[in-house]
Amino acid sequence: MNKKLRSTERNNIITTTCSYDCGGRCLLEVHVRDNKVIKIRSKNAEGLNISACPRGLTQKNVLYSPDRLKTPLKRIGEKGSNDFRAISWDEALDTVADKLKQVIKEYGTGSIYFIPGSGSLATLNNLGKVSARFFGMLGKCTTVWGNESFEAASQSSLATFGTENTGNSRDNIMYSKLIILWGWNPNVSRFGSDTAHYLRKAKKSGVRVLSVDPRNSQTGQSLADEWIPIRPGTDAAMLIAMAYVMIKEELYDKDFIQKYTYGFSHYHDYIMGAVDGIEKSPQWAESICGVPSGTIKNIAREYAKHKPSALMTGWAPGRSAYGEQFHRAASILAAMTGNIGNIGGFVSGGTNVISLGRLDKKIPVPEVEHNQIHNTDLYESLLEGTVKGSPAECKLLYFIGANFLNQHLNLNKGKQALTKQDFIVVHDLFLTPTARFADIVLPVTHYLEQDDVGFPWGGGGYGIFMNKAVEPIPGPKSDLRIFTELAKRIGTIKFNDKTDMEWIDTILKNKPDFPDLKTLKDKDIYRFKTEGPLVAFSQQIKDPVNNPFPTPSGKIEIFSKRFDDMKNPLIPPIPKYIAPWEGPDDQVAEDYPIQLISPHSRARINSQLDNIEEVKKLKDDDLWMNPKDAHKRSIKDRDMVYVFNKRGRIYTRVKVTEAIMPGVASLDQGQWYEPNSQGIDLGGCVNVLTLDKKSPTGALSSNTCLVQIEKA
Ligand SMILES: Nc1nc2c(c(=O)[nH]1)N[C@H]1C(S)=C(S)[C@@H](COP(=O)(O)OP(=O)(O)OC[C@H]3O[C@@H](n4cnc5c(=O)[nH]c(N)nc54)[C@H](O)[C@@H]3O)O[C@H]1N2
Ligand SMILES: Nc1nc2c(c(=O)[nH]1)N[C@H]1C(S)=C(S)[C@@H](COP(=O)(O)OP(=O)(O)OC[C@H]3O[C@@H](n4cnc5c(=O)[nH]c(N)nc54)[C@H](O)[C@@H]3O)O[C@H]1N2
Ligand SMILES: [Mo]
Repeated sequence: MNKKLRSTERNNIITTTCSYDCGGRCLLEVHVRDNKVIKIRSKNAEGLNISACPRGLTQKNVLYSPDRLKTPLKRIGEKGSNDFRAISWDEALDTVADKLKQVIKEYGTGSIYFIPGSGSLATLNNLGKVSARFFGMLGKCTTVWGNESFEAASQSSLATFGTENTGNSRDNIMYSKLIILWGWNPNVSRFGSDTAHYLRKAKKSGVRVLSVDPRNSQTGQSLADEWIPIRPGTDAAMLIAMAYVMIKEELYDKDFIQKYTYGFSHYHDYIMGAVDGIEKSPQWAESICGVPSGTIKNIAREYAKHKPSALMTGWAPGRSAYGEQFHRAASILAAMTGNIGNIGGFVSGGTNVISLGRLDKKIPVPEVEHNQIHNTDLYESLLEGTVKGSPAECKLLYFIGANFLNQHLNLNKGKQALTKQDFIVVHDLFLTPTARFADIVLPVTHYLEQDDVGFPWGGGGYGIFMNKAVEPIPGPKSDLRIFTELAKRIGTIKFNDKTDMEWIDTILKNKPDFPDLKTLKDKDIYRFKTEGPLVAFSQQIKDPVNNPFPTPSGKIEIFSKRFDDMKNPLIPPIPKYIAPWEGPDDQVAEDYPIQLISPHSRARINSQLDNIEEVKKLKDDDLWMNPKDAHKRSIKDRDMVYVFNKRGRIYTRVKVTEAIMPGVASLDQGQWYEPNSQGIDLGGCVNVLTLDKKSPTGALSSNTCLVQIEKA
């Protein structure tokens, strides 16, 4: 018997971790009796400061939710209606396999579009990898690119450092003298299960913490000494002005710049106005971002003078128009203050978490390139059969653990696009707003019903064997099993000849630094051997001659050769402030003057758990509005309002609060889309309002959105 499978008097106890896309991996202790999960507790992991969050602890309610799909469904009503008929697995799989074969024969594999979501990021049951394997074996299918989370951070890190792996382990926080949380709310969004612990500890020991955010976030309220409200999408201006102060006052680390970076003079010239005659001074920035110039000066001085310091950015400011400029400007400030490669410093970026480069060890994917279209070109393809005017028609649309018609942008357009499709397949646990548009819905198992392995984002220094807690409820199958059975019906591909355990064993053996299956399974938690805090780029800084940065110049590229080669003025080689569309200065603001942001919710993982009663008490799904903006519109706290723009209208409740700056409103993303017959969304789904436009290097711009608000 597995060492962990101890029995108490009546319960078996196993350990596991969630497979959600939240960045943490906590140790869950699951109590099981007669193949039923009785309760879930957070379990201490020796030597690690992690504890489970309320979302992980309510998984019993997901597993046994009355809404869980138990049988395959075939749509019999209108698309988007709830009119489905239960069908057998045989009928469902035959229908999907026949359709796949027919589309391949008549139109070719390029007409099959598959979109994996972030429903499961476990190692074996990883939706991206499992689906890439299946559709890759069929041939060259079509999928989307443009990471919804951190494309801007990723592109910025690749341009600046040549890698996405830029983060330090969280214990570094203990050595920082100043911590700047920039658009980052880790008490809610996690970014590693131990982040909140170290931030709290640093705070207790007297470290100064600042929060730069349009909202006084939960983390800001509990940890920050100072909240610096900033207009969404204008962060690059403030960061550039901080560089100006460091240059003017000779506060930056000249040796570091000279030794490790490339192209500073170009940035210097831009900042000093050598090219456009505009000095990027704090006064200049104040008029753009709304932060007083004195505050900008003070923060620049503090950051430059207190070494080591950690400027830690979230991904939300990058999820906006020209979001890559924000991440580039932040990375370069870390270079100007010499906070790269040192304990207690920090470089935010692609991963923003500890980076051990262990990201790729998922189910081995055959080397097939798919056609890739950008996420924001999908609607054109679905509606017009073209992408940027060239033919690109979808004949079979396949969603695997993606609540696309909720989490993607501009949903009323998305609804039209899905309505127009011939044939949609969805794998999910629930009948989500997206699944309601499917022709066939295939119910999947929950992670407590399968064996797997969990690693936190970026590797995280440990792994957890996910022991199957219970046999699946009757009905659902895992995604891997569904694809296996489809492959058998298609007949031409050898998709899967292994059991799950054999797969896990193979995957773990794949890389020498991984523990083997037995070692991993025997421990609650497996820690990779590390000495002291892990610091990204420490080798490059200690011995730059033998350890160049993987960039074209071998240095930190303040002037990016890769971006320069693109010859696109909207992707400049040095970071610049580019005024966003739908920013405060856009003409659109005359009709829609409020900037709307959509943070991630404490009560959900993206749209997941929105349908689970038991987590409702954690929710804060009111629209945050500043008293000034509310007063102007005769809106009072807890009034019902319409939030609208050209793209749509939602009905929701208001929270009038000083915790958001004037001119900005905030509504947590992830509430389920529920359009009524007049097209008004009663669900409060923020993506009814967002624009489906990408930032030049590919980020989704969900935080760039102008709206008007009126009392309902
Ligand atoms: N509880 C929970 N945790 C999660 C998730 C979840 O849904 N729920 N989702 C996970 C996923 S998939 C991801 S990608 C990450 C997301 O992680 P992030 O992108 O970092 O999280 P957000 O909550 O969107 O935003 C963080 C903060 O940025 C602020 N902000 C928004 N726009 C701007 C801006 O323009 N400038 C500045 N300075 N601040 C801004 C918001 O007010 C918020 O307080 O979180 C992960 N963790
Ligand atoms: N306005 C706005 N929109 C945003 C964001 C924002 O900040 N603002 N954030 C964006 C970000 S960062 C992200 S990552 C995306 C997330 O968007 P999605 O990837 O669509 O994530 P979820 O909403 O969590 O939907 C995942 C679905 O997978 C299902 N699921 C769970 N486990 C499994 C499984 O094992 N197999 C299968 N087949 N299904 C499973 C769940 O029930 C759920 O319906 O949203 C993006 N959308
Ligand atoms: Mo994300």
